[in-house]
Amino acid sequence: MHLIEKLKTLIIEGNLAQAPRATQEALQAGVDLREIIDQGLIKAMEVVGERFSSGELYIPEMLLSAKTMQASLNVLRPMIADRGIKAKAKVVFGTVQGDVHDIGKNLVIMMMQGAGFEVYDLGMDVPPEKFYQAIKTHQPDLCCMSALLTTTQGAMGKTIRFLKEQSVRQTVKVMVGGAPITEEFSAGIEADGYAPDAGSAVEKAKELLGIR
Ligand code: B12
Repeated sequence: MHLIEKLKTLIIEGNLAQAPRATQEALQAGVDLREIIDQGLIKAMEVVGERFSSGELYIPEMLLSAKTMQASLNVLRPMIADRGIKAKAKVVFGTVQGDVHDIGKNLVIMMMQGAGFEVYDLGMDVPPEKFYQAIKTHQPDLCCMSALLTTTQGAMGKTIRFLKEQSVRQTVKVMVGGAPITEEFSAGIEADGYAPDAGSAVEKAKELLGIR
């Protein structure tokens, strides 16, 4: 337990130099892989998400914690593949058509990965057809869209309409976000949910998918 606490603290602090080694130590000490992931990595990113949402942490610190978490996850990756540990949920994520802002999207993705989600990043300037193709291919639980421009937020509604036309809308939950997006806008385009930042995005996703 002590080793897990140490790892968790290193990730919260964004200690990129030491966290991978601490992950290795925990493994060598025989700590269960699932426990390292759930109680170390994921718990740490939960704390980081809460602190970011409450304004206690800023973007650079959050990015560093996310990077640190990913470095630790990389140490575990071969074992995860061996053990066939299943992701908590599958997500496809893109910045909508006409929009190339992807910093916020990438942050949300890192937090989702920290929470144990498997995320397919479609990149930016993603047309409705590409969201549709990704849903067909990956059969995700959740489809996430990001938009940073008032001129591109309309593309979210357009994408949802396209998913309806192609009869896949009912197969996924849709979550939207980005600076100009509001709860009202989200409801207006019939998305399932909205979150204002990367910390609360994970909480909202879990709520939508019924994950605890
Ligand atoms: C960086 C930036 C750029 C970079 C983008 C680089 C990149 N790789 O992303 C570049 C230089 C390319 C750029 C270009 C443009 N930009 Co710009 N840009 C910004 C800037 C400064 C920061 C955006 C950012 O990254 N914020 C930090 C991230 C972390 O925050 P975020 O994106 O909001 O994400 C958070 C939440 O919104 C949420 N979230 C985001 N996505 C999602 C998705 C889901 C599902 C959920 C749940 C949550 C969620 O979680 C994130 C983390 O907490 C903003 C101004 C600002 N200060 O916000 C302008 C801004 C967004 N840009 C603006 C404009 C106008 C443009 C241009 C049109 C400029 C021009 N005339 O060429 C072009 C458009 C290019 C295009 N077609 O997209 C305007 C938009 C105005 C508007 N309301 O429409 C802004 C607001 C600047 C301004 N004040 O005028 N831009």
